[in-house]
Amino acid sequence: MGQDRLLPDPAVLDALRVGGDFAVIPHVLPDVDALGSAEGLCRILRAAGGRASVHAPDVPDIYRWALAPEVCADGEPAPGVTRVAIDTARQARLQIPGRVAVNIDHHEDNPGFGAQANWVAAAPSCTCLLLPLAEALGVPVRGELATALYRGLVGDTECFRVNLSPAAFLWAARLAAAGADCAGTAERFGQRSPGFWGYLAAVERAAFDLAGSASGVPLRVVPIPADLAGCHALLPYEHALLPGHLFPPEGGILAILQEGQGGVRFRLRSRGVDVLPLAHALGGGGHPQAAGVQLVGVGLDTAVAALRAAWAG
Ligand SMILES: [Mn+2]
Repeated sequence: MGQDRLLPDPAVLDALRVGGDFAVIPHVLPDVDALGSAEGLCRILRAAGGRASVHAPDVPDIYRWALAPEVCADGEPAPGVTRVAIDTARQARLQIPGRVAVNIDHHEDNPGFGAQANWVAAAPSCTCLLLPLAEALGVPVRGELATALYRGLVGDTECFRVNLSPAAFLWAARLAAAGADCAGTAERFGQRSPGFWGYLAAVERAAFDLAGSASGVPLRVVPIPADLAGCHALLPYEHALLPGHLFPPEGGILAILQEGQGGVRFRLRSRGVDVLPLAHALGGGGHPQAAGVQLVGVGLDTAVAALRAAWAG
């Protein structure tokens, strides 16, 4: 994906250029990219002469570091404020419900739900879109803005371990050259609660490879029991961190089976193969590289058996 071709949609520029009053809204259960892009857009709009705040009532404690308090506002945006969705593939997943005027996202399946303007373009993180946006609005990218944009890239690549492409490194180089605090961001992203490392070791021990596919595609299964997070005193949301380093070394599929009170949730991630046939066989769906399945009322053993059966096809 060429960075040179990544130019902001003119209607989005028009909507943001007028020096107005903006409410920037990320998705529920925000990740580091959602928060970095919300903060970054807010800083850009303020530097361009507008008023802007991030409306994100739902930020997990483990991600509070990824959103500066000084850009945040409480409650609903006031009437007349221009609502801008960021990094949110579906309107129903916005932290503040309702229509937005402007919609900026890097998920290619975003249907374009902005009433006034939409800019949906593939990029390694949503924050990548904000670098050309800042340039188009005449806002220099440096200091805290550069760091906020770099943060999104670190988040969506799990600190340059997954979803990697040459473009990811090109964006990183531009943001590093703009003065982003790369070392500090990596340090902060890698911080976990003391119990996390024991939890991760247990997760690694539980992983096994499943043979039996006619296609020869490697499939690694990671079954996580319901009580494991509690045993290791994880912080809320910390168990949602993807153990992306457990991908089969030669590519293929990573199946994380998280047992909960109501059943087992599958997160299917893939490198280089379409994971959807497997997801569909289990009654789930999603995207070719990232799909989900929910098996209700079953435990881990039943879920693993269902996965074995579906994989054997
Ligand atoms: Mn993102």
